[in-house]
Amino acid sequence: PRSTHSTSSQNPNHRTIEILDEMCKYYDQMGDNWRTLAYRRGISTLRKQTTKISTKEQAEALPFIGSRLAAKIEEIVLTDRLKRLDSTKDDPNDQVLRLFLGVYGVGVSQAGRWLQQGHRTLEDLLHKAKLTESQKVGIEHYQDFATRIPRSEVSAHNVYVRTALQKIDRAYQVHVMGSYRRGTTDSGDIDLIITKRRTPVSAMREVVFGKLVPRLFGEDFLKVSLATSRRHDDGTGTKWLGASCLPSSTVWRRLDLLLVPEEEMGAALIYFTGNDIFNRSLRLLASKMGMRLNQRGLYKDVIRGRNRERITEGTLVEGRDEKRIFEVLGVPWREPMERVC
Ligand code: DCP
Ligand code: MG
Ligand code: MN
Repeated sequence: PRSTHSTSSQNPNHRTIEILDEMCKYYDQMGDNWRTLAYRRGISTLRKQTTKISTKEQAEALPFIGSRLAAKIEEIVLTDRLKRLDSTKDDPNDQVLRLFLGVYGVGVSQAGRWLQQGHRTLEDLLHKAKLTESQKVGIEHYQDFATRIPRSEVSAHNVYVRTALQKIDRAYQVHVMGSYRRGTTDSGDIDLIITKRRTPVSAMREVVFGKLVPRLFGEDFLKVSLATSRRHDDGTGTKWLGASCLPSSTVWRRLDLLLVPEEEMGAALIYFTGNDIFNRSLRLLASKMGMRLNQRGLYKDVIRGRNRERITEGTLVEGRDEKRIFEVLGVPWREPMERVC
């Protein structure tokens, strides 16, 4: 299996990848999805090389590396740095923007507005800006949410939630998703899927949102619920987003709970295992086959118009079985650890 995240220093392109990774993170924070994707694909190509790529020509001959990225690779090899990256570190507005973008739930437009209004620090925001409750929490716990969560702690939050839930009803199951399921040594947040066999979401909602969540607030394990961010909102009331804290700790962690009915578990497992780029490539593949994949299922006979926009919803092919969805798509099974693009 391929490495899941940081490149080992034995990789001949280790230093190049390290700097490109930083550049990629910068574009990601700035909301430049197009460049972020281009960098991620290029980096992924470099990771697979067994020899050092030193020149523009060598780089450009590889898949997913265009002329501009190739020039940057050559620059890094020749100078051990990247001027474009250095310039982002010198620009004070850039730094403030990045600071604001680090607040949970804040996107490029909100961060830009604060900058425009003359705010420069988190203190400025707390005292002078008009904030939503979620933004206030995001600022007060800026450090907490910026700190990666060790694998063992993700697991402890899972056990805490599961134990409390199974005290209410032993038939409930809890799965840890996201980067944890892909085997990473730490995670940005804790993603949990909650499910119970032969049970509709409406019944799960009563138990989880009606009983479990209030109980966990009562125990001071849950600290706050946070407004649904666009990127997580599916508009169906199956999600709870907030923060939790272990009794043994003072650090608040971002926690996502998702209710999934049995019939949709396979598709949900795929979606919430990610990573996001892997998901995107599966969805694209489905769409090329005249099908559609989302977090509920794989659908066929989807009719699309000129610009690939959907005209019909299609009929469900598979939702419950993760392996079967891979089969129908003709994609060889990939362990969660291998689902990194
Ligand atoms: N996801 C996606 N597209 C998005 C957001 C999420 O496909 N725009 C899917 C894939 C992710 C999963 O949801 O793996 C969980 O989302 P997270 O944002 O929690 O991402 P990860 O768990 O992968 O990483 P992290 O450790 O940063 O939380
Ligand atoms: Mg996550
Ligand atoms: Mn998440």
